[in-house]
Amino acid sequence: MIFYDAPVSGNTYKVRLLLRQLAIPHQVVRIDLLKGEARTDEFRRINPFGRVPFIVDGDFSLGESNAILLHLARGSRLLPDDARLQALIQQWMFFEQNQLELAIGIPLIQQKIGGPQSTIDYYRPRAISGLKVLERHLATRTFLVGESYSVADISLFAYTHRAPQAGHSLEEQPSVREWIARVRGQRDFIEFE
Ligand SMILES: N[C@@H](CCC(=O)N[C@@H](CS)C(=O)NCC(=O)O)C(=O)O
Repeated sequence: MIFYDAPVSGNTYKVRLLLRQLAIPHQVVRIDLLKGEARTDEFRRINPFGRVPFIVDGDFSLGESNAILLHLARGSRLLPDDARLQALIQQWMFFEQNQLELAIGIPLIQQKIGGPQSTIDYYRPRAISGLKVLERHLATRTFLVGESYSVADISLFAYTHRAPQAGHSLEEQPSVREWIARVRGQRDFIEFE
């Protein structure tokens, strides 16, 4: 299996973490996003989305970080068989894409490259409301679903733990901070570079 990876991306970090924790053999192809390597005709012939992460396994290829996590985790300890637990895991992964990925990810990049404050301000209410939902949910739970670590935790961890660098201190989210520490304590955990 080939994994198209870019170290700067939180979405690719999700897949890097899962590949390590499930010890799935793979080959890495690094894409330099800052040089525009995801936008070349050559890359788009392999991956019509022109984005990473992306995997190619023989004649099967797949984009979207959360779809990749769900596919690769099938049958493993990170994705329970129970249909309702799976539905709840998917619920949180859809929430991540809708409420947190861009709302934290875009300001994160803007802070890094010194982008306009207006972009950061635009995403702020969405990020804050997403973090509040997460705090309320985690106040009475160890992990997002079923009291055990799953792909939902990997998915939401990637951008949530970078919230302070995107301008959200997490001071008002103690349960989120404790959950972040629990995710970091998982076997074969690796940091987002
Ligand atoms: N929703 C997608 C988003 C993928 C995405 O936007 N990837 C960014 C990096 S985080 C990318 O490849 N951008 C292409 C570019 O900047 O040229 C996912 O979860 O995988």
